[in-house]
Amino acid sequence: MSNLYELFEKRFPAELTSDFIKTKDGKVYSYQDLNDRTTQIASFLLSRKLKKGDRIVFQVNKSPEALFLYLACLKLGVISVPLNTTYTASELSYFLDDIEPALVVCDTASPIIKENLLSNSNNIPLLTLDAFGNGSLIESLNDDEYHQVNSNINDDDIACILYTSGTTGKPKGAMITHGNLSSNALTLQQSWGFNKDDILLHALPIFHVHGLFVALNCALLSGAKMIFLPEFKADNIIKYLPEATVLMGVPTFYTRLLSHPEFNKESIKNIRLFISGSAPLLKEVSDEFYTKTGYRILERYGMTETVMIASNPLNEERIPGTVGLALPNITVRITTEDDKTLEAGSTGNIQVAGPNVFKGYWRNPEKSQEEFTDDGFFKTGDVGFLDANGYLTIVGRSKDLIISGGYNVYPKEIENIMNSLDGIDESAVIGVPHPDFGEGVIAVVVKEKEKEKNNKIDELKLIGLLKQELATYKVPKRIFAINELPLNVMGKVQKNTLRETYNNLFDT
Ligand code: MCA
Ligand code: AMP
Repeated sequence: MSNLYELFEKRFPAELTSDFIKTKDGKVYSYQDLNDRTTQIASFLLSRKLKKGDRIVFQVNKSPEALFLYLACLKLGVISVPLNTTYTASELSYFLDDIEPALVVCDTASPIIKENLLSNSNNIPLLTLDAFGNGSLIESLNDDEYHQVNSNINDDDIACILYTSGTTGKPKGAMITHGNLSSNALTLQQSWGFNKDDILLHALPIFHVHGLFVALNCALLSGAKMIFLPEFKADNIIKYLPEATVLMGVPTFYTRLLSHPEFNKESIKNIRLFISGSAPLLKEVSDEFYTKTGYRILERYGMTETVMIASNPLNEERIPGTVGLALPNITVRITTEDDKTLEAGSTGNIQVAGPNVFKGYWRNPEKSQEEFTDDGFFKTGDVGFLDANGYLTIVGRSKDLIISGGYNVYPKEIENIMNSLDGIDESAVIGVPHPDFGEGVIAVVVKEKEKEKNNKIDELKLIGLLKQELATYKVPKRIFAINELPLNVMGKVQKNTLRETYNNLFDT
């Protein structure tokens, strides 16, 4: 199978009038609507001369129409580049320069419009799409325009480019192919038993792997229905949960549900499966959820570059604290620093190979090569061990990364900005335990030239300045000034020491 959209199409329910999406406002879209709208958008894009390999950037709020735009791109072989809706102008400028889009679609409130980010570009066309599915993209569609779309797509063709940051703080575009997505979608649908009677409660953003691929692909491959909520708000989840058979989310979803007074057995009367991923699900949370509901949350593990790698089983034992077994056709191994495979029980670097592993980073062959071993395994940057039965436990990360509420925050990106601010000499950004987000981002700074005078800072002002540059989820929740950063003999900041100092900061 090559074109992912064709794979979906083959699996659409026999009755195209079956429901595909129900929104929070009660609007219902059938599979027929999906098919019509997607074909119409694909026809429009064709008429605008978009072709296989061109990139469309979209920074839009979650709506069924945004999904149809993405599906139209798949159909044509046009590469989707979805961007987080909270990115600021400086973050967006980098992506726009790097990706050279043939078209940009964004909300009218986006900095792309407000700060005129396309003014210096070579006349890149811009269309709008808002949270209600309205905008110039939709107004441009012609009701009679249904071109025959003949896309000639191979497994190796890029379907999507998703940006992930890195240790240098400079984001890299991960090129994810039709083959990566098709193989992973088929595996997940089967492994998790998705079927046409499922109703998936979808409250994740659609600019990341979790909401856009994992959740959507399972629904589309099984002809299932989705309750499509714009975001996770616990009250809304409680309202719609009784209709749902599956909930998929990051650990914060589950901790928030556990503390909701109306979350009880009645709320989950139709559920068959709770799935968690994107960040570690604490064993205590898993156990508390089990005690309260009788359901063991199924934890799985993935990455932008690899889509899903491992999962606890649907029917066999789910072991809390582990991310389960490597998915079919995917090899997970644990290695030493020089890529020698370790035996079960030994902790080391997690490496992965299989049809799920991405093609490389956009226009960055050196970085792509660095992240692969000589024998073709991808280095995840996660550290863990396999037990004798093949269950994988993640114990840490060799990469300097914080995961807050399921979003990745790369300290280097924030430190670079903080160090450039007036009055700041140096900074260290760390993650410490946070009851809601799992890890909370905080920063420790040393003031310029005033080290011996005092170490007071205007914390709120600094946070305000950072919010102008960075999406809010990356902005430190607290900033502390100290006289000097703890360094090791190599002159490297000892982040472990800082983490110990602030470990209980967010204790409730
Ligand atoms: C919002 N804020 C956050 C986060 N989200 N701060 C830190 N971490 C976050 N994740 C900020 C808001 O901007 C606001 O800032 C303040 O925190 C409070 O917001 P709140 O209303 O509580 O947040 P929310 O809107 O309820 O969002 C929390 C959330 C959301 C529901 C957990 O972050 C979310 O949907 N996360 C899912 C992310 C996801 O899909 N990850 C998958 C990546 P202020 O008050 O200053 O304005 S894909 C992936 O990782 C791999 C491949 C995988 O395995 O899946
Ligand atoms: P991203 O770069 O956004 O794709 O995030 C991928 C990273 O999320 C992985 O490398 C892991 O560090 C982390 N991750 C994803 N799922 C889990 C999980 N179930 N448990 C622990 N970490 C996870």
